[in-house]
Amino acid sequence: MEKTFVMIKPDVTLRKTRGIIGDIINRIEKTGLKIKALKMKKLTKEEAEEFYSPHKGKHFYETLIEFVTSGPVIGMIVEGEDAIKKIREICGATDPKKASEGTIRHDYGINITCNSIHASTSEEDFQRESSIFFSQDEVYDYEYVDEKEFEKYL
Ligand code: 3AN
Repeated sequence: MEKTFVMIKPDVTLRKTRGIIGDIINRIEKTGLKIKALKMKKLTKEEAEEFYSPHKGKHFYETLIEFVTSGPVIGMIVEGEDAIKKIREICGATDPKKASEGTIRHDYGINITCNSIHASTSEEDFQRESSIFFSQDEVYDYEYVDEKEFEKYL
């Protein structure tokens, strides 16, 4: 099963408009993929630099680091068939102005920096990004059960 790392960015967590975090998590759940880890965290500058290391030296790099450390973010590990592709599809294009209708970045993104969500582009990205957020014991392996399983907790 493929895993991907998803991060809800500070333009969502710091926004006065409520309900966006929940809607984004809901959209992720609706893909049918399984959330295996989830955490709110404020990245340090060093963590953000490691996270975005492939972009070091690009014209937007310093702005990106400043933005992503400006407030808490929410990291998730999501697993399932074609997880990387499925999540990137619901995110939409990097620039919210170019993102298709109905995608997260189209609906909530403000500009190309403040574009609401990050999702891994590759297995290599996933390894680097998820290791900044989670230790092995924070990633949960669990199976879905039939609803009747809960009747014993009366
Ligand atoms: P994506 O997040 O769609 O995979 P990347 O990996 O090319 O996009 O870029 C990582 C992040 O860097 C983007 N989410 C965006 O916030 C920022 N970024 C990318 N390209 C630009 C740009 N031309 N100007 C400003 N910020 C950018």
